[in-house]
Amino acid sequence: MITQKHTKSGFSYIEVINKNCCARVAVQGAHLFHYQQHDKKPLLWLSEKSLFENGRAIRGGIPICWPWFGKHTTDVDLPQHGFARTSMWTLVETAEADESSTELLLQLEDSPESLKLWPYQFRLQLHIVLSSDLQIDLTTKNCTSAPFTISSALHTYFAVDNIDTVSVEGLKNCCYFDALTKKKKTQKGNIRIREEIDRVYQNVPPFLKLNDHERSIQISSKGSSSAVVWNPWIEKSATMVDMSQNAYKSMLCIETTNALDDARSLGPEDKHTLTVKIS
Ligand code: TA6
Repeated sequence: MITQKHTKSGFSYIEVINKNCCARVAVQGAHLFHYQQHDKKPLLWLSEKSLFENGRAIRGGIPICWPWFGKHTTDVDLPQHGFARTSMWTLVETAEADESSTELLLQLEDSPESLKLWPYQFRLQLHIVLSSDLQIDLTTKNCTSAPFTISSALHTYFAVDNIDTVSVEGLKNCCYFDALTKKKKTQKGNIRIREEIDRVYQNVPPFLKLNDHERSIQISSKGSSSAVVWNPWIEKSATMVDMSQNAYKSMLCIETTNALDDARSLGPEDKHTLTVKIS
């Protein structure tokens, strides 16, 4: 079942309920902010202080960072993580193959507003498959006669029981850029979170695993060789209006990206798809 809904403040979203799961996707940003299998805890973390305001990114779920990841490389006045996550997308197609799987296709194209921020014609599509697994495909098409380069992220906020008992497998021996120290380092062993962490890993294998107390979450990617691990911890959370004081204990971002060295250049009419499948 697919239903168009609104929050009390008028923020529109799409609700999906099928035999396997319940999910909610905001039209702004094509932002999946809830996914829960009927017999399990929510997979994605959503801040209780998320503002659900037009023009502001929802804090949690899977924000779409595009056409640049992080701060813009040359213009500090441009929005961090690009403009896709705060733009109004269009729901172009839905499919319910059977009662256990639902597909949504949302689309964003260049506009006079986007061309002021990023001078290229494009078509961006987000394909979401909601079943006992969650799959997200972000496809960029270059609709210009010149090449352009994108960096992007499926910026997934995972809900965790307790950040102190979490580990991330699969990044052992991967080089990473530590955004806190601005240094390049190499990952030793699995990742445990004991303080603020903000790392962009390169040459990342296609399978990562998040171990969270009673559950292990498989994160498989395509069209990506980089990943970001982020937790704001105590001090950074205190500077964020949409993060409660102890919220850092119940979330961890493991992001499937085309970031830093893994940015992608597309020629005229080229396409690139960034995929994450979470199970
Ligand atoms: O993906 C990690 C990161 O780039 C962090 O540096 C932090 O800024 C986070 O994204 C959240 O960014 P946002 O713009 O959503 O507050």
